[in-house]
Amino acid sequence: MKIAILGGDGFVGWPTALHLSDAGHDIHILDNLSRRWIDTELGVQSLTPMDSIQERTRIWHAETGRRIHFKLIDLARDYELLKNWLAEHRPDAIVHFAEQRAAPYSMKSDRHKNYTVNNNVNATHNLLNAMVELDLDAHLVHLGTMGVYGYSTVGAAIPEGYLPVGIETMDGETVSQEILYPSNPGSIYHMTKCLDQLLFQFYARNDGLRITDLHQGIVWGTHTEQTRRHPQLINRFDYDGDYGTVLNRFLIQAAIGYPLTVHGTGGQTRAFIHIQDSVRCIELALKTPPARGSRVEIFNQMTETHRVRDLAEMIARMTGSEIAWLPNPRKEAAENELVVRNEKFLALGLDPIRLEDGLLSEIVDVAKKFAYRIDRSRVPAVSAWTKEIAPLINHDPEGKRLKSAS
Ligand code: USQ
Repeated sequence: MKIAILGGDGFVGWPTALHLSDAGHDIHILDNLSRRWIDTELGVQSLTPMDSIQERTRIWHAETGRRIHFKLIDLARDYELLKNWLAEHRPDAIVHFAEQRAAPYSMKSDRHKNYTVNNNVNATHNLLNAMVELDLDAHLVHLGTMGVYGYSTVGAAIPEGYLPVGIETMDGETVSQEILYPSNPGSIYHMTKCLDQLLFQFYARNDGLRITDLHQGIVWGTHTEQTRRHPQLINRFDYDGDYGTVLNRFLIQAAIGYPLTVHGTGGQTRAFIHIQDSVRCIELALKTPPARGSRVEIFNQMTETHRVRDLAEMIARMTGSEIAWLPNPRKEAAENELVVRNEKFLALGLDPIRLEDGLLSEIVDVAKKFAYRIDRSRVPAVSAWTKEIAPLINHDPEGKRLKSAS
């Protein structure tokens, strides 16, 4: 298949491009390289040293003989460029990662909120609009998030996208319907993925676009089979307070002797998936497109759930790290239960990689190898969800630890 990977230079986009190229597909990355610009804005860098996208694709060609093409396009702003590219190439499938994906970054300031909404919603809408205009019947696979469901404890498992409901009619009878699970976003970033869902619902119904939305959990790990093949194919790895995600942050903190930064009681339960499984799921989704005219296909792309404090305690036991119990910069439930249905990927043959000590220590080793690249001052998470929370944030978890120890 000819596959366009929008956002193919990012944390999940890059290993997906390699995985699908390795499987024999003709891969075209479209990206505006915004993640690299945001690193510059924030004054941080990936833990792992990353080459330019052109250099990465050159190494992939040298290693495998396979070409991955790259085109610099800003989907949210360059509508005509995007449309022209799609008209010329007419891909069989499109994988859409091209969105600003960090919740803390989206909550940093009014400017960051505007940027995240404008970028994410326009990118998705420009793409759908162009597909209809060009009569392009490509299968669109979008990277959504588990966060669209929210984290309130309801005592029921979260279904894969749709909730059966009974509605009482005016005659007193009950009719049943399946509706999109009620959106309950916890950040501006998560809200944009909820808005995406409505755009998909409309375009699938109105124009018959074939769309799969993957509600992914928190990704952990860094390597996939293909990124291991050459040091310059390495994936990015974020550790900073805005882009680093919880489990990868704890592993890096353990590697550099930084106290593990648990927000609040650590009672937040979240869904997780290893990066290798993430790219496998995308391949599985591409193999099973919905029929034209059917509703949006939704998968929960996660393999296990964990409570944040359990993860911190497990890594502390494994590595001897201390835990810093910090005021939570986010407005979120202090404790929640989470049971998620994920039978659809399991039925398609996904054999999940489990969170085990072996794999976790492998990542601690990667972190130790590149520890010299870490700026400790960028580890604390300091983006506050509200003006009331801002003054409560601890900007120096290490200082606090030293004070309480003396
Ligand atoms: N947390 C800590 N300590 C930290 C960092 C985070 O306790 O040092 C807590 C947060 O308060 C939160 C939980 O860990 O309760 C998860 O935070 P996260 O930064 O790992 O994940 P999140 O902001 O939800 O976003 C990440 C990705 C996003 C993806 C989402 C999947 O950045 O792109 O959509 O995971 S999910 O969380 O399932 O919605």
